[in-house]
Amino acid sequence: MKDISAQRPGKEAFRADILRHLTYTLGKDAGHASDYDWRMALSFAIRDRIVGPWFASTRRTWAENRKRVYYLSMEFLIGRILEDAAINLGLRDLAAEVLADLGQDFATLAGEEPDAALGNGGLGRLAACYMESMATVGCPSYGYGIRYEHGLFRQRFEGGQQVETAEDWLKTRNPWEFERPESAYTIGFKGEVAEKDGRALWTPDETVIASAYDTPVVGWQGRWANTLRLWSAKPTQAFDLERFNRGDYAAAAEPETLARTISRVLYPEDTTYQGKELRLKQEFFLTSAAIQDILRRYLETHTDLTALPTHVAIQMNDTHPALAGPELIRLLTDAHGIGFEEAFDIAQACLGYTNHTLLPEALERWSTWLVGNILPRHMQIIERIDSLHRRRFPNRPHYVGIVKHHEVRMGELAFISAHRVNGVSALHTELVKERLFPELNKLHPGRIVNETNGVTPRRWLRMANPALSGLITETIGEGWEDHLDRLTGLEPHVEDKGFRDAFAGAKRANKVATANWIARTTGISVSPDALFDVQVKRLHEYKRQLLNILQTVAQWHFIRENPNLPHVPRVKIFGGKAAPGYVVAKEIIHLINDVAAVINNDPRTGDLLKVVYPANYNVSMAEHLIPAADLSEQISTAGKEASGTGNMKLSLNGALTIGTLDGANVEIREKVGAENFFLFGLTADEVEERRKDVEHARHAILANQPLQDVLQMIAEGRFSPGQRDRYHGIVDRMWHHDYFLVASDFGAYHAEQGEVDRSYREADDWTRKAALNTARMGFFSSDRAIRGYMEDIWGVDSAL
Ligand code: F58
Repeated sequence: MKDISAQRPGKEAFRADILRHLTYTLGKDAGHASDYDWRMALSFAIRDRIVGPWFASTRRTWAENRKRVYYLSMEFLIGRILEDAAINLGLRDLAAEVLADLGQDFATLAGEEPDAALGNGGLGRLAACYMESMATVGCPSYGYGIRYEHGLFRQRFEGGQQVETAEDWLKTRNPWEFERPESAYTIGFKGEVAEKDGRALWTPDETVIASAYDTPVVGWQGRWANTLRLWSAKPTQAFDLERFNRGDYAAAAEPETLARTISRVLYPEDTTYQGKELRLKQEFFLTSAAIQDILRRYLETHTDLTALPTHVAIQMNDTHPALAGPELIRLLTDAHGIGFEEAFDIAQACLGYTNHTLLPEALERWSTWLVGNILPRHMQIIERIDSLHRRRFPNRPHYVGIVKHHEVRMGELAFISAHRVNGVSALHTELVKERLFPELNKLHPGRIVNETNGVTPRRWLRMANPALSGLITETIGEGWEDHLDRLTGLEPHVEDKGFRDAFAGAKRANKVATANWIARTTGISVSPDALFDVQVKRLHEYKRQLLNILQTVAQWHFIRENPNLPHVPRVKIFGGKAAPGYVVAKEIIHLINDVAAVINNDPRTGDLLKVVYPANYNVSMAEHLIPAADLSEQISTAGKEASGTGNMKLSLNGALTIGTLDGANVEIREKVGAENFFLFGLTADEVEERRKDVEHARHAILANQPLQDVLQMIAEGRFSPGQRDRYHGIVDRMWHHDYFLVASDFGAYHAEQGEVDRSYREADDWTRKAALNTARMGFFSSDRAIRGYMEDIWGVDSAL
């Protein structure tokens, strides 16, 4: 291991770097520079320090002819880069010191950076954590994605309702990327397929250029750096000057507008799939650019394409880049003259597919008509893959296959094209085997493997929670950031009262900071002595924010009815966006805000209960809220949450979980100990069983008086005085539909929240449990997850 302190610049040198960038890159005099100018100068000075390790890593990979991993993802939910890069390079404190001398504040400048929000939620954030971990463990790799001009929309509340506005992260200069105009590929759509010299010849009739922008991703201590290559769409045709000169200005710009549309905006749907043409074009745009780039790089130093799998591993992050198989096969056959079956085998040996969902409405299916129209050659190849597979597995049941009922099923395509398919938690992987691909699993035993998700401890503990990080380093020494298992070294100290007090002190400091932040952003004042109860994630029925808010109302009612009991004060914190077209999720947001307005203004409950819902939850907000949480809400209907990763971040930061046996909750509970986890609710099998009772909702409601009272209050308009029937839809669905079993789990959840209160009263014992959560969460580092992929799927060795 190289010592990076040797490469770390001295104070004077770093100061000179910042001032040089301010002067020569920004063209600003220190006396007149704005926060923006200072942030840019600082970012460029830090970026300069990434370039060394980045070049060194790339040179090593070439020189040692190493196998590379290509991580294809439609989403990378990165957040801010400045502080994360500074911490990984060991420059955070030096930068703060130098800036202070220059009259600037590091945190203010870092906070000025817009989030790179090129993703919706868990799937996109996982890709970002994995990029950072691949750099940390020295896995030579490239991330491939789209450089969306507009990332995930901004959320505001108007009268408690979600309103979306466009996000604009590129309005100001992005100091982290390098434009690569020389790395550009033509991407075709539509057109005809003919035959020439025994090979298929596809002549697209629409083309755009995919042009690369590279962002270096530096790992812990700057030991290795990889590239995140994002593609931007540009027009193929030059600007039509003749039309412009004729005065036809709009028409002259039309091809440009059309081409750029492809990388204009991130689709904000998180769990529903819509068969939109533009989305298919985006998926092919990313995939084709990536595959062309991969082959171009390979052929720079190799000639034998049959050896491709020895040097190249391609991971498909869900089915969104599942055209990678057909596109690779197309280039191997049509451009390089390899036979179809051999091309298929090469592609399969390169490809891996990660599944992130079992929800039927989220599984991608494209109409064969649309695929045939947009990608005629790929449609032919997909059909050939399907018949090859049928031929090779003659006992394949007739209902199994890629093309069914005039639709291309992307899950089956990805499964059949890949040599490994993985789920993202132990439970999820079992359900992928049993419920999603039972027949394919029988035909290909051993192909489905589990890689439980992880999160990067650098961003989610070291950076987000300096108070706790400092205590950890004081207690077990340095080096836990890239050996997270070492957190078990905290366990013996948990029995020490001094350590527990320090642990509680760090939590308390984070809560004070968050209380101040809440007051500033929402105007609501909350007490840092209250229990901070946090549910932050995308809004979805299966995640059951509704269960949480209904129980909140029940608790409010209970406090009002029993004013003389000693209640534990709570702050209910919600955060999350709903897909713009997801009407039910938006109703739930409205309800939470309406309930908040009533509860927060009730003098009878006062500080005993508050509900806060800061708008526009994103990576940066997560970094504020997670370190301040006492309780982590992971309450999805069992069998629906593939893994969850917020659950890991919260527990790692010393929050106790109240949760169902779903996704990675199961493994978290095993690791932290059942006695340090608040479990409730039906299991995945019980959920299936329960649904057989068509009146499960009515029965559950009639058996639970508090829930009946809550539904009654909502139905009567207690929280929507101006419009009594506002929530009739919600109440009606609760009685008659309730697909996600809110009613059936309500009683157990309500009771378990009582247990939470009782535990929280035993403050020191609560701290012991919280500290044990932190101490035992080492397994959930994304470094461990990445090593699992390297070993089980990619067959790649660390270069470090
Ligand atoms: C999430 N999926 C899972 N999809 O819901 C979560 O349990 C898991 O922890 C996480 O992946 C990482 O494995 C998810 O975030 C999306 O956002 C897609 C966006 C594009 C359309 C389909 C859903």
